[in-house]
Amino acid sequence: MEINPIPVLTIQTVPYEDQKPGSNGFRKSTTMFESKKNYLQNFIQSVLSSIDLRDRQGCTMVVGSDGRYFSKTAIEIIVQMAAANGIGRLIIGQNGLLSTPAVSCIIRKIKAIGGIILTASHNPGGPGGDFGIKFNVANGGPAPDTVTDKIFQISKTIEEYAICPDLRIDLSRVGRQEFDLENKFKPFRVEIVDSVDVYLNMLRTLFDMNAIKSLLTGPDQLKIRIDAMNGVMGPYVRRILCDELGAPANSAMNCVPLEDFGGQYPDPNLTYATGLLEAMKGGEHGFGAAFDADGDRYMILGENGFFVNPSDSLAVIAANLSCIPYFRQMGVRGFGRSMPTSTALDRVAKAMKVPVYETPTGWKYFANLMDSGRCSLCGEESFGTGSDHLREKDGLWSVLIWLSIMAARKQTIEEIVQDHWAKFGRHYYCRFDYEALDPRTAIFIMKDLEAAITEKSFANQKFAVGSHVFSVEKTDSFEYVDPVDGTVSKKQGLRIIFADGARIIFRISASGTMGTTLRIYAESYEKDPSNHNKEPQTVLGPLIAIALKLSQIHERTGRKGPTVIT
Ligand code: VG1
Ligand code: CO
Repeated sequence: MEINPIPVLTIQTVPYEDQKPGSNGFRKSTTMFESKKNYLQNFIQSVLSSIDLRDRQGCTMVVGSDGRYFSKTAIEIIVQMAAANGIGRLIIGQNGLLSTPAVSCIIRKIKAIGGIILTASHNPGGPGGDFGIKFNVANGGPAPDTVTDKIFQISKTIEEYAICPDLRIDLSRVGRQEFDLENKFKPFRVEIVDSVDVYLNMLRTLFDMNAIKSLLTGPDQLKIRIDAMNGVMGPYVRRILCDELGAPANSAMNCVPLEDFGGQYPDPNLTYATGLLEAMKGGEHGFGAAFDADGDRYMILGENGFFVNPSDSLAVIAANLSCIPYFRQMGVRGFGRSMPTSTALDRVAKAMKVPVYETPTGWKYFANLMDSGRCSLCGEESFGTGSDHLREKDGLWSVLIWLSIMAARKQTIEEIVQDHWAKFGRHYYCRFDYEALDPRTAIFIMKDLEAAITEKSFANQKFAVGSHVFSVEKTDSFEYVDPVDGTVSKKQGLRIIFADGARIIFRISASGTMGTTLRIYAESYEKDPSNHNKEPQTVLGPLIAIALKLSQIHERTGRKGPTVIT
């Protein structure tokens, strides 16, 4: 206990116009946070002010980070501001580390009012990289649009913030630290907790951990390779997969969280998780996985680097939920997928006779569906899957799901996926990202496209590419009405759906920090198993040609191709 009460100060500040949260959280280059006066303070005050004063007084919040550069500085400021704004208690991960799913889990477990996660997710970190702030609400999920809109509004008119600049905490020491503040009756309390404990305890209740352990340690031991990409997942991989589930220590790679992620993109896909891909190609390992910096995304690879497309991963998980004790107990109520995610999930849902909810991109749209008991499993094409065990996508949970399926079915990753395709047909899928475009050019491409595809005559268009003819069945600018609270989200991407179920989607990303990123998603369906082992980009070539022709994206941007293909 401090002897002298700590002063609470009110500091004048000037608002910024650009503090608008995106698909999940608020992201900018680290330089902006470091060089623009009160840039972090303004945003944090806007988050805290968005919580009704009565709810805020004495409440508990959770704070964590993916360990990227500037996180520790930011945590210190957040602690000082939380205290000055009447928050009663903060739960913080040791050394500031908590994965996004772990924060969601702790918020729910201790009934906190919400949480702050310092991460720009899969965006690179370090002084030249990005920094970001996710804000989650009491159900453990990302703040919905109503809340992020409010935060943005406050940030545009903010005049002052409250802070206790003399308050110092020790992030490395697990335990309770208490502080007496000036003008406050109750002491302000900070609890530093182990980053993994609460999350691991939750996993133990969802899975048959012994079955996974036997798979990883039994006589026919499955050799796995797990890449934490130098992000927050290192401690989770070591504790959960190695210590708890028995995988040998050399199964885990890049498990020390680094402030700049070792200079790599902490993005689990075939472009950036090349270390894992190379290791898997060696043929020694039967299962590989990588995570993004904050641990909500994952990529699964099978023997020899067999790639599991994230939309397929979601569909395969959906079809095999009965392998998991949690779903055997809870039953399966419905599925959710973001609009661009392939419709492979829909075929499984049809067979299981459960509804599918098609939402805009971003996990926040799933929370209402889960809270109201409509939805058990959700996923996105961007390497994210999760269930109603919490309110975030959950990378390590997805890995344990896959290991459970392997244990139950006694098959390899490739066999599981091939069997799935044989039963349901294969949805070929790929995404083209055109990053850092001039924002005006990108907006005009989308405007012109929208005008073209929503014109009446477009509805009867046929596109002949080689021997294949694609007939347009439906086009629209995707709009979502939340079935629980009726909130309408407009302009969530342009869709062209063809008569054979193939789709082309155009969408502007809302998670980047440089210029504008335009994404093109292409999907086509193939029922015949003899055609299930082709290169996705070859199969999707005709659809991509149509997308490029319609958008004129290369001509209008001067680009010769996408920045990243997944
Ligand atoms: C991207 C993904 C989206 C995901 C979001 C946040 O958004 O496409 O599916 O929910 O990132 O993921 P956008 O607007 O750039 O397409 V994370 O792991 O960064 O929280
Ligand atoms: Co992430």
